[in-house]
Amino acid sequence: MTTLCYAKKTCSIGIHVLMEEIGAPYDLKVVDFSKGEQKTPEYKALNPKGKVAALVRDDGSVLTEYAAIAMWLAMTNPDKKLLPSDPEGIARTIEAMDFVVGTVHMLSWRLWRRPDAYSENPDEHEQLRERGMTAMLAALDVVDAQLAGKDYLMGDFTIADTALYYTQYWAADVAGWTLPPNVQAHYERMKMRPSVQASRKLEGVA
Ligand SMILES: N[C@@H](CCC(=O)N[C@@H](CS)C(=O)NCC(=O)O)C(=O)O
Repeated sequence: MTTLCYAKKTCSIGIHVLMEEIGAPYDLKVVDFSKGEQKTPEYKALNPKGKVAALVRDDGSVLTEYAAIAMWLAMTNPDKKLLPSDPEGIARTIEAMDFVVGTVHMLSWRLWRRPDAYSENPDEHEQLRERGMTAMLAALDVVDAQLAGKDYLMGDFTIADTALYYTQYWAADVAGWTLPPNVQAHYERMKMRPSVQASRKLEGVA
């Protein structure tokens, strides 16, 4: 059975939502960051990057990276319509998802959340966090414009929305920032989805 290796309250919650959207049976393997389990030899044998999410598929092979996992899940479950089928729609979905994963998460949130990864000097951490917050809110403004007049990033729900969801959770519920209006409305819409409610319950997200 497919196993999702995840850590609570991390970007893997977006993949968790996708597993729930698909609705097929799957196993969950929690990677406890508080115990440093992502860096243990056992976990690194599975994912040498020492990160979540990682998806162990039926044949035992492991897939990593948010966009790759999301694309694979969407393409192997076409009846769930998690990805448009036309080239323009596919490209636009990847464009939106990559902006969230690459810019909102990796370039912005990480700076706010892990300034120690960028400077060993604690005196610089507050400035780095400030930069991360400014960059993340600016990136979410771009997303806000993309969402104008739409319920979801592509109009209909796609894998890109699950990526946006995990960053919304971080910005609103972990950092306590005010989201731009269309991003906030999208977040509320996401929280109404049974898949999101199920993943929040399983992960103990408030
Ligand atoms: N580019 C990766 C990023 C994965 C990532 O950074 N995951 C974080 C959680 S949000 C992680 O596992 N961090 C563990 C660590 O840095 O020790 C992806 O798209 O999946």
